[in-house]
Amino acid sequence: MIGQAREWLAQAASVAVLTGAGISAESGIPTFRGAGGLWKNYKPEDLATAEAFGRDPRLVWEWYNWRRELIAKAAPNPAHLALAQLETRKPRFTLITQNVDGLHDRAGSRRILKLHGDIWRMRCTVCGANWPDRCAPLPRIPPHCHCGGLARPGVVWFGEPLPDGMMNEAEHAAASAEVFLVIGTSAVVYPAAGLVPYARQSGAKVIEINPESTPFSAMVGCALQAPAGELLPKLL
Ligand code: BJW
Ligand code: ZN
Repeated sequence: MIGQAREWLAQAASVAVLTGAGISAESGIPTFRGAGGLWKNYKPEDLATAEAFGRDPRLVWEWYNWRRELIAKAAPNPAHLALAQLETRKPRFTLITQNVDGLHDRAGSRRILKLHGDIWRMRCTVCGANWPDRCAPLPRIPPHCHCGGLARPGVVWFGEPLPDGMMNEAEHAAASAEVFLVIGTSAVVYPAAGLVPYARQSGAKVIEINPESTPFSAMVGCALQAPAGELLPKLL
């Protein structure tokens, strides 16, 4: 299996990658779902919504503040580093991530489509201003904008649209990839998960790296059941 995947990757000039929370698990960041996938005993569906934020901005910010502290202490692992390396070797390469932790940036990846935004950015709920903020922990929660409006995390919650035009770019990359790598995602959150069958139907060879099986494991060309930080460096 791994030999086949290695050969596909070596021969491909165009590669697209979709990552999820599992790629950061070996950096010590808990996943949302699956074994050990609990964020302080909250389900993402309960806190990652505009309704939850409207009801109790302080609670939602406590969750994000806690995560920001955890992520600030973490470092990219061999899987993040291997993808940054792969980008330098392929003429056409697109990294699509559902993660908001910024570990791909810190590993040196250059072109990243962050489908679900960035935990290190803030957005004003009143004037729409959007700015970076790397304080962890935040000195005061909930944080506010210069205009006095309440600030929210610069991420995409359930029921919200993805950043303008980004899904189109991701679909284009998936459709034109010779190899599509799916790493560390439970593949249940849409529209991101839809990229997997889309890539496959467009003719890509799909390689999945995940210690557990997912709704797409049976239809991908190669499902490698192992932790990404161990397997990915061997694959490249
Ligand atoms: C390892 C490992 C190791 C462990 N190595 N692997 C179609 C059908 C049904 C529903 C919908 C649909 N289309 C849209 C929806 C609704 C909804 C949705 O998908 N709901 C489903 C839950 C049913 N989608 C949305 O609402 C999206 N928006 C939208 O569709 O808008 C439409 C619209 C248009 C116009 C106007 C208005 C609206 C938005 C989705 C936003 C998701 N947001 C979150 C929070 C982001 C911010 C934050 O981080 O706080 O994104 S939820 C959470 O889930 C987060 C993640 O990015 C996302 C995906 O999770 P991921 O990455 O897959 O992680 P896990 O934990 O689920 O899986 C980890 C995996 O790693 C596991 O499989 C492990 O086995 C594995 N693993 N260790 C490799 N070492
Ligand atoms: Zn403002």
